[in-house]
Amino acid sequence: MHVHKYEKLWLIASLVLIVGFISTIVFGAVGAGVKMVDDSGGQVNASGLSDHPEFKDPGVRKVGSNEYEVYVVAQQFIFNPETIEVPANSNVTFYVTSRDVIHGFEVVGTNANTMAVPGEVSKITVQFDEPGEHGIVCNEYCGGAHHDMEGKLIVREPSNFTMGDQSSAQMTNQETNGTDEA
Ligand SMILES: [Cu+2]
Repeated sequence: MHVHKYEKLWLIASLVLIVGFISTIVFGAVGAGVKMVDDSGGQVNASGLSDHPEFKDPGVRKVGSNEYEVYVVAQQFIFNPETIEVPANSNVTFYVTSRDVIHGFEVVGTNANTMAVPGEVSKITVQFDEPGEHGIVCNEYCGGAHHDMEGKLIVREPSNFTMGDQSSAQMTNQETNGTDEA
């Protein structure tokens, strides 16, 4: 069978397009690091957060020389803590849950963007290389003042960073137990 030269070209072009479209979908699903909220962070009793060892006092914990954990409770219409400070060149794992309804937790300009679901703990790790400020927004409609629900994440120069009053009693214990200073 004879296939005309132009017909062949168009066949090839349409195949290339199809492969191209499929690759963008595969990249979006796998390559971009997008993950669904799952129960990898564990579960909690949403109405018993004040008895939870970590969520009763949300905030930043130092767990290694450049490793931090941040416990965040979302509730109508604030994030607790509202301002989070971490040093640059650190790996920060966020544990986010909600006290009441479904909220969102997005650290603008990073790949941290998750739902905060009552009873579930969303766990995301972000590497912060550069000092700077990121807004934190709730992007799940959660009620009348949803548009006011915001927080802030400040990434400080390591030399300017102190745990300050973000530290809980527990954190202080961990530090005196000999994790190295950043
Ligand atoms: Cu909201």
